[in-house]
Amino acid sequence: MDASVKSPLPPRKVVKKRHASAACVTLTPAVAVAAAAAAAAAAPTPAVAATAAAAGLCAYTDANAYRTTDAELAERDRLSTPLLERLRHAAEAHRRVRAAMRPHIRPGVTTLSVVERLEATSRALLGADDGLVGGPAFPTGVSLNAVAAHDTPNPGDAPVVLRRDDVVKVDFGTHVAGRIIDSAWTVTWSARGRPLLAAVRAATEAGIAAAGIDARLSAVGGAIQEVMESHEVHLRGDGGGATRVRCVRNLGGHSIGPYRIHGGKIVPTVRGGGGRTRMEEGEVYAIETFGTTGRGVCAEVPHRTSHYMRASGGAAAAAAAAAGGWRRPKPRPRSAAAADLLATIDARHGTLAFCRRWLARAGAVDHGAALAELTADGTLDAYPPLADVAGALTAQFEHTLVLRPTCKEVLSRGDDY
Ligand code: HZT
Ligand code: MN
Ligand code: MN
Repeated sequence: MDASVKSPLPPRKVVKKRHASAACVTLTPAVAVAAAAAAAAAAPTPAVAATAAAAGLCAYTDANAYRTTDAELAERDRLSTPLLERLRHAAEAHRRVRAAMRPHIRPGVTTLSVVERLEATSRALLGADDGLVGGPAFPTGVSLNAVAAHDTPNPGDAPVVLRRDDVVKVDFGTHVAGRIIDSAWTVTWSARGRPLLAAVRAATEAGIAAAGIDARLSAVGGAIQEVMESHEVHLRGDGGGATRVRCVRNLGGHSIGPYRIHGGKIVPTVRGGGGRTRMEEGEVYAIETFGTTGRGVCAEVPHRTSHYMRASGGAAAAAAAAAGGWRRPKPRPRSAAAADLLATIDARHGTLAFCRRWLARAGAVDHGAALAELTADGTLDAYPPLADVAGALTAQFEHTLVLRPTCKEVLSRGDDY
């Protein structure tokens, strides 16, 4: 099935919401709306500019202003719509999944029930029977408090129940035919986490504002840090104990490729990162920032890795590719169990990330030794949970955008964040 031909999404009931206009319910209206909104971004009267912004479209500014008017660029933009349709379809599913999840994410529920319900909703919308056609693009992160990223329950874990004062990062991906949307937000129910959330949300918006064709990645990082570190939080209930919010400096955004969550470029969240590398036309980026009341550095939490992904080939393969050749990787000696598990992973996930729960639901219940073998021999990379120091609170906001020739489109923008 070609997932781009006709969207399986049911029509939305509420049409007054901001994003109803950008919905990919059928492809023709979505494209027409996007085209109208793009025109609005190019010739912004206040009213049409507001429509464009609500659809996640932002005009380029400064040195990039010509891009919003040039006719050739507009033509190039039009030609890339098949790709964009898949991204928009995945983005609409992301909005619907998170809207459906919001009432369920509350104190008293387990993290397992959150991720299972979320992933079931994503599969129902995007590709119930084939994970490579559409559905979750990577495991659903539900990371609490000092843990910033890459936590999801493993089979057999003791239940973790959400509490009122938890600071919960919900990070999930959707994809349609390999076109990935990666977006995350943070929830909390007590007042103590609120100012931290506001800081991180503003910092992510600053990163989105600074992104653009030819923008230096280091400049995007600088814009993020500037806003994040202008915020203070009060950790004591009496309003005292002011602490400056810090960026988690070893986490950040990234480019995204087809079936590849990490497309090769990293978007720093502090100045000085990223060297002289620039963003380029046509690229898709996840812009994500993490704020913390802790040290600003996250370390891998040992012994409870849940996220894994096929290794991209390692240093030797990268060097071979740079020299102009691809060489078939040397076949590695493997146990039968490891070869079997790898066949399952290749068939169901390809180069998409997966987790141990997903291996168990594929029937590979007893996968521990084979998974360890494939990780030890470099076939798979492990992505353990990443945490700041004990007692720290961390928050995250993340959006996926595409650098179209004539405007940047914040694909995952919704009326929630
Ligand atoms: C890796 C493994 C996964 C990519 C970012 C991220 C969640 O921290 C270059 C920059 C899922 C995602 C990823 F299973 N990571 N976004 N959303 N995690 S990352 C990274 O490893 S690679 C950042
Ligand atoms: Mn993410
Ligand atoms: Mn990301």
